[in-house]
Amino acid sequence: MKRRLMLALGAALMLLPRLAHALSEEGYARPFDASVDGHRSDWLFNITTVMISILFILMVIILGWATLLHREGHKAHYEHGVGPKHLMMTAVIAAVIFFGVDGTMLIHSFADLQEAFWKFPTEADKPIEVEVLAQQWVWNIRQTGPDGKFNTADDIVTLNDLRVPKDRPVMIKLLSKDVIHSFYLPNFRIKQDAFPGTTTRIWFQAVQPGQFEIACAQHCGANHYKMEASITIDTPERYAAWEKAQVAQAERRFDPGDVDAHWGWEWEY
Ligand SMILES: [Cu+2]
Repeated sequence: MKRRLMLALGAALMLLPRLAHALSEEGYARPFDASVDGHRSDWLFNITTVMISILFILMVIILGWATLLHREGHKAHYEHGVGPKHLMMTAVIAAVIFFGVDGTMLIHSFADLQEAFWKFPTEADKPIEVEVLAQQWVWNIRQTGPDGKFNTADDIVTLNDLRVPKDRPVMIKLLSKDVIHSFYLPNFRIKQDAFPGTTTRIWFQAVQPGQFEIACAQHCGANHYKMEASITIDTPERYAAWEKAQVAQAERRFDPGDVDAHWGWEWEY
């Protein structure tokens, strides 16, 4: 028994440096936040982690204390635990956890949704409008071009490549061709399912240029892992130049007879 325990301890000690290395390679922290509202999600994540850690440590201390107290030689004392003192203590602990931890999460989640994540830009905010058509296993991405309308000759259509400028709201509407996918932008702290037959929407605003990852967060079939795309945040000048070049190409390529290529749809806010 003792030998087995020593072996297990030795193995754990040998694995620890590996684990620490792997964790630091991955980064303990959440992905870099490049968005206006991402800090809200981070705050909630961090405060929840802190509160749960405190509860965990408290539980371990109580368990340890009880184990030591009831070691060999301790005289057992039996009771049902339904007296007013016990009921009161249970109610107080439950209330502290329920209102303290769950209550904080609930109130902040609703506030975050109302003040940020569900406060969608209106037409007056002049958002960059994007349509995303998900399919097994790519993201088809469509932007309006200068005319502000979808399904016209100046639409910019890309595969797995979204480009938007910083400091401007980006409004995305999602649709799926086949199964349920989930459009996930970890660096902007947003995620939304894409369904066949109905559109969903999501929005964010970037604060700095860079290239980030788009992932599918819903297991959508054998090649789900291939649904990795890229989002590039440009300065307004670079974005304007990119848009101009893309529109020129799109207009040259436009074929009114190619019905399949015109999968875009009209928008209402
Ligand atoms: Cu997918």
